[in-house]
Amino acid sequence: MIDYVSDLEQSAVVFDLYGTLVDPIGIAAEVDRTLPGGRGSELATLWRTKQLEYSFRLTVMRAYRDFRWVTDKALRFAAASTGVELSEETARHLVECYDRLPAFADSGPALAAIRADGHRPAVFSNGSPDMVERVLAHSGLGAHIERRISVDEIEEFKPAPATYQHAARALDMGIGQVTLVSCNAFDVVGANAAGMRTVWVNRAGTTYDTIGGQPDAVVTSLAELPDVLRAYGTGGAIAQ
Ligand code: LAC
Repeated sequence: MIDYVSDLEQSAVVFDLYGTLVDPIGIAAEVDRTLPGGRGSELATLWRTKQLEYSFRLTVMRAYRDFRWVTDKALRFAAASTGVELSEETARHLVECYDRLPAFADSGPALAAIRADGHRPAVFSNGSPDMVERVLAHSGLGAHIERRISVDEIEEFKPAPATYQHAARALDMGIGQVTLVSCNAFDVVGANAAGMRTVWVNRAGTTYDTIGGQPDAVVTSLAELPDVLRAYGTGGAIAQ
């Protein structure tokens, strides 16, 4: 029999933000409204890929810049490589759109359900604190989120081990008491390697990484998360 209340006190659930709670590719429609050529989806995908690549590289280079800077530089790369001319004003506008990314339809209901179960969900993101705050406020998800933890506080990006250690410290938990919920396989692999429990949200039916440990649980929608967490025994593996 699981003592769910004491289990809750000794554990924390943290959510990745971009790609997990809010959709970076949701910006494609705004790209199409703003730029000619109808290549919003291609540009948005390249923008996101380059944004992550730059964040990884800056961490390896020990040359941290915050996520808004990275997002701006990645946009400029994506535009140049898709042959789209970008004025300063348009670049600024599109980077600001990152503060208004749409929530995935399952995000709000899942956060509300796990809060009703007694969890106090946190967000743990590569986003700089102002980006995290704004997108949570705009999407309405902020009402469900107790803590916002940004890698900016230690100036390294996920999946550096120090970022996961920082999140656990910020929550006053041991790393093994924290469960990361993320759509981003690189994030799940990083958290797992650092000692967190992990839930991989595979909405798109993609292939899991071939490096690193397996997630403790895999869901295809955040709607499955409350049941997964309810089945989560004290100290045991997450039920699949
Ligand atoms: C984040 C990126 C990794 O929110 O999606 O941390």
